[in-house]
Amino acid sequence: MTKTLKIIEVKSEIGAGTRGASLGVDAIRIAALDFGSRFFKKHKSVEVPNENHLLLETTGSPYAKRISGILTMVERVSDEVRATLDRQEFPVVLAGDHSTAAGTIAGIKAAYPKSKLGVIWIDAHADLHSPYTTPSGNMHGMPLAMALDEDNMDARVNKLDQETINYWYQLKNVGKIAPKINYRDLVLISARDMEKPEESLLKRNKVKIFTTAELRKRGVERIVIETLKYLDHCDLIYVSFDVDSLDPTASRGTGTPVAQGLTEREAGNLMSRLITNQKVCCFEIVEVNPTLDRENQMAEHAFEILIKATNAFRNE
Ligand code: 6HN
Ligand code: MN
Ligand code: MN
Ligand code: MN
Repeated sequence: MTKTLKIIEVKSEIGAGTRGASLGVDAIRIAALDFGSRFFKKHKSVEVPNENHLLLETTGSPYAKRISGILTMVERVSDEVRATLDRQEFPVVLAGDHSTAAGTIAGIKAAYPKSKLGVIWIDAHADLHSPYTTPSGNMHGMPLAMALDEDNMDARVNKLDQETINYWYQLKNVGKIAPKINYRDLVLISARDMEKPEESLLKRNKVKIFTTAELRKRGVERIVIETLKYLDHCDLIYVSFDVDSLDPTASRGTGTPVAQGLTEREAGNLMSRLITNQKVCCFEIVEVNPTLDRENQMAEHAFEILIKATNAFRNE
């Protein structure tokens, strides 16, 4: 089956603590040019307007930085993803910081409110913090908590002001469906850098995690089969790929690199193999930051993974 892809560009970085992730989408486009690829000519794209001007302001809570802008971005991304799915096109989201993934999930749920949505989160992190538990206040560490309607009050360390509490409530309720996913609908791949409040959530809710070591030992194919089997009860699946899932040898150009990551080859095989599953309705690549990189390597890896994944559609 051939799918009509629609590239949704989200050049936002207000959820990250390090500057530069909003340039990631253009860095991926430059990688495509350098490879002589016609990918971006072949497929239609749309850019979601961003709120990066907020980086020059010092408003908001230290535990949920720029939360008003994050809410605006999540709503915009949700609307674009929903409209794309409504047109029967396949959204390929290329984004800066990972906070907007909450919008991607909201958009899929808006398009298919009755469907059970599974999420495959390929990331060094679990992105399960709430403003009550965050160690940094950077909201790219929170998109899964937004989708899960999770405050994690039991592990609370931060005291929030009323305005932040209101914004956080709105973020969890974008599209008026909360929670949008449950813990049983979630698989983490290569997660390896979590804080205590996240660890306790993962444990308490028995979240399925495949470590890098397990993937390497048993092979990508086995992990893919087990992931899809675990999500068998879901009607639709969304795959979110944070480039910090890759090993720092390949991921110098991202804000939060972590040792013991995937090789590009493992990641490419993983993505291309997952995406051939008919339930996969959207995929996303995030957190490329060319200002931290050398010779645009991170974007080149991301582009190669993108091409490998989208080519898999044709080889079905
Ligand atoms: N990411 N857990 C750390 C924090 O600050 O909340 C790191 C988050 C990284 C976010 O993967 O996009
Ligand atoms: Mn992430
Ligand atoms: Mn990450
Ligand atoms: Mn970290």
